[in-house]
Amino acid sequence: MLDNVSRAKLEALNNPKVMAYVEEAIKICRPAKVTVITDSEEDTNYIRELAIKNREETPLKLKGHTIHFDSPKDQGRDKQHTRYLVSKKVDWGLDVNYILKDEGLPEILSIIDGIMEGKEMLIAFFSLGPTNSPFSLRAMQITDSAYVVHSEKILYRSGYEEFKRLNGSDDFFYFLHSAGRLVDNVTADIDKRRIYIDLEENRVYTVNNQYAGNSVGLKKLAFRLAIQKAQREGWLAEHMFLMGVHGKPGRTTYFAGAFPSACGKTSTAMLPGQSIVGDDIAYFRKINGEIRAVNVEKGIFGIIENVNPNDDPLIYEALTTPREVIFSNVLVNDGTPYWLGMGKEPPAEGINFTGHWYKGKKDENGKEIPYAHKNARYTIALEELDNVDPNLNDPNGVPVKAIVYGGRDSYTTVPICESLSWAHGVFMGATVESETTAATIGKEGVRTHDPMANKDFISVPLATYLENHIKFAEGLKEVPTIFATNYFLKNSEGKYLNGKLDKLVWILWAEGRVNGDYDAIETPVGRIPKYEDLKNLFKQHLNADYTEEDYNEQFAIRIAKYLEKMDRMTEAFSHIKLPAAFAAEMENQIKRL
Ligand code: SPV
Ligand code: MN
Repeated sequence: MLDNVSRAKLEALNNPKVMAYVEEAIKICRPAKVTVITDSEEDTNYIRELAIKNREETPLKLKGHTIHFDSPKDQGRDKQHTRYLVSKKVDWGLDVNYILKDEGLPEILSIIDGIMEGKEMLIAFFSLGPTNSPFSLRAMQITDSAYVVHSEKILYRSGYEEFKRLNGSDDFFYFLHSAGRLVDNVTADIDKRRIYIDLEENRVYTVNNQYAGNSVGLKKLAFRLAIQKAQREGWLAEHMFLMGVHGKPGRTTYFAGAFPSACGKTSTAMLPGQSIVGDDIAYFRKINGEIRAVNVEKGIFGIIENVNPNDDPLIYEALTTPREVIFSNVLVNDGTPYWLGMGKEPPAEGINFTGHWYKGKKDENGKEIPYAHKNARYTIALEELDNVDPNLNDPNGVPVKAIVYGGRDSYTTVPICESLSWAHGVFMGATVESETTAATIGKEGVRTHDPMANKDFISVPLATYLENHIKFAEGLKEVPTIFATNYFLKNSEGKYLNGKLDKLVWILWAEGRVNGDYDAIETPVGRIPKYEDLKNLFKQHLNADYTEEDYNEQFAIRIAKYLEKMDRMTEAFSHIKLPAAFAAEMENQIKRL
C-alpha cells in the first residue's frame, strides 16, 4: 500500500508521530493506494492531474482554470456538525458546539472505518505562515481528495521541508479528511458529515464533505487550533486580512482587519492602489516592541458573487485570464464560468451545483435555483495578482500600525470611527454585530453578535480571549490604532448610504490619522473624520463630490440606536466574567452616550 517511494519520503522526515498517524490512518481508512506529496513541482503537478482524473475538477476553456462542484447540501460551513472533541464539559461564554470524547471518538471512528476503500490516500505537508519563520506552524493533511490538496497547494506554503526542520518534534497540527462516498463526484452521505476538532491533541477529523470551509483542514479548522495555541503562548491568531495602505506616494502603512464573512473583507484588502498581504487569517506577535503579523495563507478562497469590472477590477481581471484558478459552484457553459453579479448576462442553461441547470429550474421545495450559488468561490494564489504586497513571504512579517473591525449594521454605527485607546478598540472589536450571510449554512440576514468577526472560531473562553487582546498592547513602543468601519449603513427608506468604493476613503482617512495627517472630532463612541478631509479624499481618489448633507447623515451619532446596541451587548456579555479593563470600557461607553 505504502510503496517504496512514499515510504522513503516519510522516513526522511524522521518523525515518529508522523509515522504513527500515517499507520493509524491507513489502518482505519483502508485506502487502495497511498501517495506522499512533497514540496516538488512534480508532486504538485501530480495533484493537479489527479484532481482532473478523479473528476473532482474539470478543466475550463482558459488555461489553468478548473471547476469543482460541491453537493447542493454542502455549500457552506456546517456549524451544526462542527464540534470540539473534549474530555469534559466546557463553558466558554460562547455558543460552543462540543461533544465529549467518550461519545464523539467512537462515532467518528465508526464513520471513517474503511472510508477510503478503493480510493487513494494523499499525505501532504504544509506551513501555516511563511517558511523559515518564527510565526509559522506546521500541518500534516491526510485526505482522499485531490481537490483538497490542490486547494492547499494554492492557498498555503508547502511544508515538507519545514517538517524536516522540525527534526522529529511532535509540534504540528494533523488533519484527516475524507470526502466519503461520491455519487456524480460529490459527497453522497451528507447526513454523516462530521467535523470534529480535538484541541487537546491538535488533530481534526472531517468527513463526508467537500466544501473547502469544511474539508480544507488548514483553513478554519487549523485556525481554531491556532487560536488556542496562541492563547497559551501569548500571541494572537485572528480572522483578519493584512494590507499595505499607501496614503502618500512611497508610504506603506500596514493594516489588519477583521470582518465577518461577506462584509467586505476581501474587497477592502483588494482596494485599488493598495497592496494585499492576505485576506483571511493572520498570526500576530510582539517583536522588539512592535506588533508584526504574517498571512497564514498565500492565496485567496474568495466569494465570487459581485466580482465585476466595476467593483473588483483586479480580481475580475485575474479570473478572466489564463492562470491557475479553481472555480467552485458557479455556472459553466461551453467551458466558461458565470457567477452572480458579474455584470454579464448568463446563458439560459449549463452545468451548476445542481447538475444540468436551465432557466426556471426549481428545487425540491419549488424554489427557483439561481444559476450560480451565492457562496460560489474562486481559489487563487496571491502571486497571481498585480497588487500583491512585496512582503507577503517575509518570515518576520509586516509591522501592523492599524487594526480595523467591520460589521454589517444597517442603522447604528458610523462608516469609520477611531477608538479612544487600545482597550476601547478591543471593546469596539468585541461588539461587532453583523447580519448573517451565505457563507454558513442556515438563515441569512439574522443580526448576530460577532466578537472580532471570530465567534465561529474562538476556541477558548471569551473572557480569556478578550483579556489576551487587551494585554497584547503591554510593553509596546508604539500601540497600533484601532478603527471600526460599517459599510452597510442605510437611510430611513432602507437605501444604502454609501457606494462600494467609499471604503477607500475611510481606509485612506485612517491611514492619514495613523500618520498624523488629520485632526478628528471626538464623540461619545470614538473619533470621527472632519468633513473637509473626507471631501478632499472623495475628490482626489474617487473624483466624487461629497456633500455636507452626505456627511451629516452618515456621521450623525445615532444615540438611541447606539444605546439599543449597548443594551444588546450588556445582555450578550451578562453571563461571562469580563476582564476589569473591558468591563470599564463598556461602562464608560454607556456613560458617554
Ligand atoms: C469565511 O466564511 O469566513 C471564509 C470562508 O473565509 S470559509 O473557508 O468557509 O471559512
Ligand atoms: Mn474567513
